[in-house]
Amino acid sequence: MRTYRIAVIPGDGVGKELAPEGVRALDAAAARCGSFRLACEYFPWGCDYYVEHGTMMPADGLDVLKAFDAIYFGAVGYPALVPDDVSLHGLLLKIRLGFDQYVCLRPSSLLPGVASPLAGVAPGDIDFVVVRENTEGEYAGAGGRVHPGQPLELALETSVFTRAGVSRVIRYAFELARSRPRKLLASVTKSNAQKHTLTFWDEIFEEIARDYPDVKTERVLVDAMAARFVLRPRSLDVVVASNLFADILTDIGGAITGSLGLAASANINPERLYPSMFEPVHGSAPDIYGKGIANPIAMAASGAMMLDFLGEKHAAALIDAAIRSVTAAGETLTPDLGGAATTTQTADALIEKINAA
Ligand code: GGG
Repeated sequence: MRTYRIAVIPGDGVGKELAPEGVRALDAAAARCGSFRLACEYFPWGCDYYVEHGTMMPADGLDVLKAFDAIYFGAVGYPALVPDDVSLHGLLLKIRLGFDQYVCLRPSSLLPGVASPLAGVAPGDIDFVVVRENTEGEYAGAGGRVHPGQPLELALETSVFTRAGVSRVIRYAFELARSRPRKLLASVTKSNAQKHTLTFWDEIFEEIARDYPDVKTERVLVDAMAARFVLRPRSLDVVVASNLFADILTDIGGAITGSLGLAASANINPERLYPSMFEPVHGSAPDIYGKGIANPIAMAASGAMMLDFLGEKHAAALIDAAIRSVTAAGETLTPDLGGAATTTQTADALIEKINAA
């Protein structure tokens, strides 16, 4: 039987509650398929680890992770213990950049039984994927402070856009758009204002578009796209954007599809030179941590993306079908979806559906 080695990093806050529930759903799908198993190893890296060791993960953490087939990640950030920039750069971004996970896939689709806050929108009306550039742009970490503590103090944060980095993620987005029935691709920038980096992005987008005459393209400014996510989500199919813009837009994607607690993501190294990492879009939610009410669906859906990436399409489909079945039934939903179920009760409901499939 095929065994996949999975590094599980629950991280912080609700990530610690959700990761084990996600693993239960993954194990149920593997058992139902019967053709593979998951060997999950847990790593206690995150803000608690930082308090003990002064670092979010060990110095050889990437070497340790390299031996795994994939990484299943919960959430990062617990500002009461560690400043958010230290935790994000010290763990999540270290893995994304260190393993060249340059594509972040963030699908948004409205599930059956889930009410969108938008009027007149039904399941099927929202079904798009955001392709986020995941290793450079506004998150490159290039910059610094000058004259610290002086009246002259200055802070610089430099966006980094390389031809290779922009080309590869745009090409990935074109391939994805080509594989979908509607073949639409929108590129999002703010190139009227950011006249060096994002005009560069636009030029590369137009160059690559010539190789994909079958894909219908458009260029949209990020402010207009934010409004369009709310006003005309049906018009979207594949959206490609830089690191920061795509992060912001996908929170809107979560909101219009009913809850950020449903939104999954995959940080991918398409060449498979390194393990890819799968995590919910939401963060550590310190406000609800410890209450046992965080929604496990985004974690489970991220696990389905992981199984799909590993080639276990049937197991991935089992989890996705179980999610749709649980939301459609509407009986076991966490408070973010208007229900009163706990994290564990919702995960149990998913597993029941997987076992019964
Ligand atoms: N599971 C996702 C997570 O922990 N997110 C925290 C966060 O702020 N991430 C920023 C990002 O994805 O760029």
